[in-house]
Amino acid sequence: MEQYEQASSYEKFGFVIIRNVLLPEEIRDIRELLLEQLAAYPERERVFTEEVFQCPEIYRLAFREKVVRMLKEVMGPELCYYSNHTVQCNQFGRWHWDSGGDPVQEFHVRPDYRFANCGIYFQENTRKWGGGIHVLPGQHKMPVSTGSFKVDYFFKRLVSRFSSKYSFPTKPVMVDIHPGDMVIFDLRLPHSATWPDDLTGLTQGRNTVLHGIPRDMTKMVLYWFASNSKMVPDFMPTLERRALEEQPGSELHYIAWLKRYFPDDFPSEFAALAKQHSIEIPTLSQKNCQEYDRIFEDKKSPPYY
Ligand SMILES: O=C(O)CCC(=O)C(=O)O
Repeated sequence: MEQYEQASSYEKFGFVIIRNVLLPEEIRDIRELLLEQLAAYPERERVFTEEVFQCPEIYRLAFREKVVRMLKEVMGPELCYYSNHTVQCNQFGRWHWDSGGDPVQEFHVRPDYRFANCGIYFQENTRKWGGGIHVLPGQHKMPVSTGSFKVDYFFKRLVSRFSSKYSFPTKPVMVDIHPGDMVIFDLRLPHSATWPDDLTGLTQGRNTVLHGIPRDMTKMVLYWFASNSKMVPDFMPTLERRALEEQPGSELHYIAWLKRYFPDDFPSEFAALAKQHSIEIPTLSQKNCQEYDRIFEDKKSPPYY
């Protein structure tokens, strides 16, 4: 897996692994903290951003020197963090890529596209229980360059689907993740959860959650988005489109994200850490955030956790 541990592997394969962002004793403490939070809501499949922002032990991880250094190396010095820090718990999604649900635009195929999902894993990725991800190395790039980005993207969809199903032309790779490691992956990189080998005794709940995983094996990952600041003008409208599609009664994940105004709606320590590391936190104007706050209040209905 060493080939995936250098900054250059991000460009080449669409992802890079950073080893040992956390020490073993930190992993144990954070797992306990998260399990306690989750115990209050047995059906929950994630710890929401609002809750992560109340846990400095968790959001501080995004600002570890090792993390910021690698992210600046692969995204460029003009680093941005989006305010979607969440901890996913026992979520086991199928093959997709994180920008795959958005209508294709020219910026998705640009060679200087720099947008990533960042994950810190609190357990081993094993065949027995999963705990991490599988990826299709290199498939963040377009397989052809025809001069039409829509055609190029169409072929990307085709090749990715074929590879995830038939391991051809690209064989899926199970990412060798150990507790405390981080994976930074391009938003266009096809990936899937590593699924437990044997699903006996496990049942599927809402939002791709699997119930029945033993407590000790609970899969927990801190995820957030990062990009080069050049991507912000292209990405914010995408985010607004996703938000406006959210229906009353759903989690309102994107609306909750967009109503947050920087720095007022962030923990002061988070804002200070961003400043210290020269990381931009892009949010909408204060007026637009207030408008999303109003939309949130209109659309939310119990139970919103
Ligand atoms: O940890 C995982 O299973 C992958 C999560 C994922 O697919 C995502 O956040 O887009």
